[in-house]
Amino acid sequence: MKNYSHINDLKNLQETVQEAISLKNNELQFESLGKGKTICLLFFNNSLRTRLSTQKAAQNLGMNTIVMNFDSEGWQLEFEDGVVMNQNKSEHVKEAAKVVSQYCDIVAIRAFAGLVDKEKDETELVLSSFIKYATVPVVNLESSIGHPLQALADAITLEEYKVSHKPKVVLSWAPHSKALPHAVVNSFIDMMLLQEADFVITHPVGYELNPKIVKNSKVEYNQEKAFENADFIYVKNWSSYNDYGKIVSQDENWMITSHKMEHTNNAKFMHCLPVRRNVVVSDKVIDSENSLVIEQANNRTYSAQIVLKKILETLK
Ligand code: AN0
Ligand code: CP
Repeated sequence: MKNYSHINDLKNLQETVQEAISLKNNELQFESLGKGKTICLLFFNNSLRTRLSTQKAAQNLGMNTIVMNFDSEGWQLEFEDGVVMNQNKSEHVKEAAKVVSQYCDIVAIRAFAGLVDKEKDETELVLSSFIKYATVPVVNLESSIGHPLQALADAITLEEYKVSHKPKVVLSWAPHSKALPHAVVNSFIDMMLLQEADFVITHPVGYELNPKIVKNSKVEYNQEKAFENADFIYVKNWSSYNDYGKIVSQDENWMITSHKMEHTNNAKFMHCLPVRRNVVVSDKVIDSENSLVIEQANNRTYSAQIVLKKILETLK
């Protein structure tokens, strides 16, 4: 594998999930694979899980890691071609990406959606510029439209807690006080479309997602109805896609409560974290035995590790 920018960069999701679970059972089994190799992690946004789990994954493979908060510590980057750079941007991505590539063997980048200009966000400017100009493989740590390492970790978690029948998996919108990107849900949907499952998306009117990503997935506007017989409830807030980046309604009734979970088939609760308690989900649900959030975060290590392993194997 050259780059990991999308879940479809994996040749086979199910096989990759099994390989990740086997790594999890013996996380140091490839500890010399990355000896002498370095990964640079460039963050244009905050992170807890991605930042630490990707470093841990790299270390488990024997790699060195270099981390940089690019937005606060690097030069402001210009991404447009042919501009007269006489304003506030000091360096062009053409040089930056090539220079960073000289210091590492893999570069990984987090750059969220700005949520102002849909067309611009959809070009994934930061990630795609690094893919274009870097001379080493690039890993997506959440771009403006996808978070494929999270989706792979979620696929691992779904596999670990699988039920004996075809599972019903519900992706539910929940309220949030800040407008949030679509990346996590986009990649979750991409991943679910590769699974054998009864998959349902539920959200209030106005929160319809990109139809090119949703494809033929079932959308149910009645949350309680969607929850009936569900085995997994995957929760995430997102801002409006049509009224791009806006909070079009603050439907507090969409918060996940234990009353709502009672409509399910004793469903597991999932969220990628960070989560706002008692806004997105009640304390009772997130603290319940059915909550998988901590294990999802744990699986971020093994999703990153299997991806880095596949990239390292192509560098040999
Ligand atoms: C980010 C988002 O919704 O994309 C990161 C989630 C992994 N969440 C927040 O900004 C709260
Ligand atoms: N789930 C996730 O990506 O968390 P961080 O934003 O803390 O990295």
